[in-house]
Amino acid sequence: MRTPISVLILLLAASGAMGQAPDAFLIQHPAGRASLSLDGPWRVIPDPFENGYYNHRYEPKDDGYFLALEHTDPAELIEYDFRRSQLLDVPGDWNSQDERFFFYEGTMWYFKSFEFEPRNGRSYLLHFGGINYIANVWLNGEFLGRHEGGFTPFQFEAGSALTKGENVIVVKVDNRRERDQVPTVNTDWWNYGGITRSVRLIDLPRAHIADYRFGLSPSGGIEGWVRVADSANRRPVTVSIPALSVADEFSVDYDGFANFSFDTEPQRWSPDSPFLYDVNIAYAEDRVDDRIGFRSIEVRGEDILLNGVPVFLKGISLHEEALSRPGRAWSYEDARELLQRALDLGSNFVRLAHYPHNENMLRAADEMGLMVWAEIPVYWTIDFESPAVLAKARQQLDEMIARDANRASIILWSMANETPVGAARLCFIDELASHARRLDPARLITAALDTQTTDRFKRIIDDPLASRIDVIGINSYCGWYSDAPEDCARIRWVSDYGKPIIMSEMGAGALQGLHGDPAHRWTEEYQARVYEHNLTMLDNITALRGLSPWILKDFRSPRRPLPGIQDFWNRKGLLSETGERKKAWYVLSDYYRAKAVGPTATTTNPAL
Ligand code: GCB
Repeated sequence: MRTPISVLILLLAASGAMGQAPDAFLIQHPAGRASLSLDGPWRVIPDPFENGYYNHRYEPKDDGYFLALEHTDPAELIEYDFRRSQLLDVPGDWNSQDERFFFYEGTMWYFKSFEFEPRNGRSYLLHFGGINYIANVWLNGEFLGRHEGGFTPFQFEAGSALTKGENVIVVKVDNRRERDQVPTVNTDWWNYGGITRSVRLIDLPRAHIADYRFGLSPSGGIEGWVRVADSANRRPVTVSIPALSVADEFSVDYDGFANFSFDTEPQRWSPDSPFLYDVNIAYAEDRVDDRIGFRSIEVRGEDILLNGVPVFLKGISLHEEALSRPGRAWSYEDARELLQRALDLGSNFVRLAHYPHNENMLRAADEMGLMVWAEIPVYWTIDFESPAVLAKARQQLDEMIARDANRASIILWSMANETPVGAARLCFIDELASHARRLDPARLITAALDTQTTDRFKRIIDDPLASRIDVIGINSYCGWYSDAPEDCARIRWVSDYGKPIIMSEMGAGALQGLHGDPAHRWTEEYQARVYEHNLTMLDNITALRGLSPWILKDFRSPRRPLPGIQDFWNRKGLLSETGERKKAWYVLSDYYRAKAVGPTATTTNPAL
């Protein structure tokens, strides 16, 4: 077995205001590297009893499906044949590609063969954008490694297992839910299984740029670090930003890091002006080009300051589900389509719930000028007592930050959603927050809380976690899970934390096209009424600095079986699953158009 390089490398170097390098040794900007795409049709074998892995004594086999044997001798007994098995698209979840797999949770074997000619002196990384939930990977029968966590990338050194001619990859994907996972067994979203994001064989010079981080320096210039792999010759790294006319060479230390800084004044990224700079990094024979924006984000009292100016976050939550077809979103086009709807609503902010979305979403948000709340699936009843579960959550956080820390759009890292108050939970989330702060001191930490003391028309935010985070998210379904809609407007929120608050969820269900009495559940009128009264309630929360109602579009959920209404869709979307607007869409978009943002000043404030 190879070293699972995504998890083993420990902190190598610290880099001041830019934060430490993540534990995950992930290649930065995989789509920007020379690579062979392994997207497209893959052969699959569903294996609910894991017969391809265990024998009848439930011991691992040494001749499991991962050998991908060919049928050459008719006398031989082989009870599977990848080469004649069904095809599924990668990227893609299996649930939405074949109705037999709609509810399937278990093992699916994936197989792909490809022609290749490895060259001497090169480094080959087999890179997966995301597989839900556990992946075991073999290349030409050799075990490359295992990865756990459904929404973050991982990679393996593939060089010595590659051969000239036909190569075969086999991946055992398992999306069974277990108590010791992150997320755990109980969620309100579909447990889409499969290789849901792109697969690439990345082809790099042996001495190459592995990772880098760019950001604003405390004085408003640009600083960061570059991490190189195979730094034995310790040549310098060149960093240039042509539009700012800055370029320089920086020396690499013994750990493979080059710290850099430029005394310059970049134009700030903001929703009004989502300006991205072309940046180029070169090391020996390797070169990477990226597009990066620069902005500051901080909290002052109850305000959130974007580039030094108070901002109000007009947001919407979304799951990673495509608009134009069923199933998981993964492509750049999917991302643009979803985020365009957020812009159409009048948003400047999105909450990408409840797990790290694919990288295209963040790159599209950078380009389209949407501020982002990004989160890990520490959701509901995680096993907070377990150090192993904490390690899994921390790994996902680490991989998310490793992948996305260069995206100007992300202003908030969220640690958890609606987790129950308790000592173990506080320690668990505290540890995650400290890790995030170590890696990325320049962003804000949040969590969505649902703990309030209730006193008829008073809601007191009362959760020790609130004192550990920078921005308090509150989820509250007034008018849906509690109270009559009209009563919401009478509710007063109390917070003694002196911090900004985001209403990170609120909403109600409606079947698009179902009209009727506003007192009747599931009508568009009921949902619109809930929004109207909640928005009045929000106007009375003095520390409110944003909202991300639940949710942009209807999404698949196994918890929602009501026939004729839900049919396994959570109906709280402002849009139907196909993108048709409901009445509540207009209530929120009118509110957003009338609401002052504050940060429009980012482009006009002479101080910037
Ligand atoms: C919540 C959860 C979200 C659910 C939503 C609902 O509080 O955070 O994941 O989907 O409520 O629809 O009940």
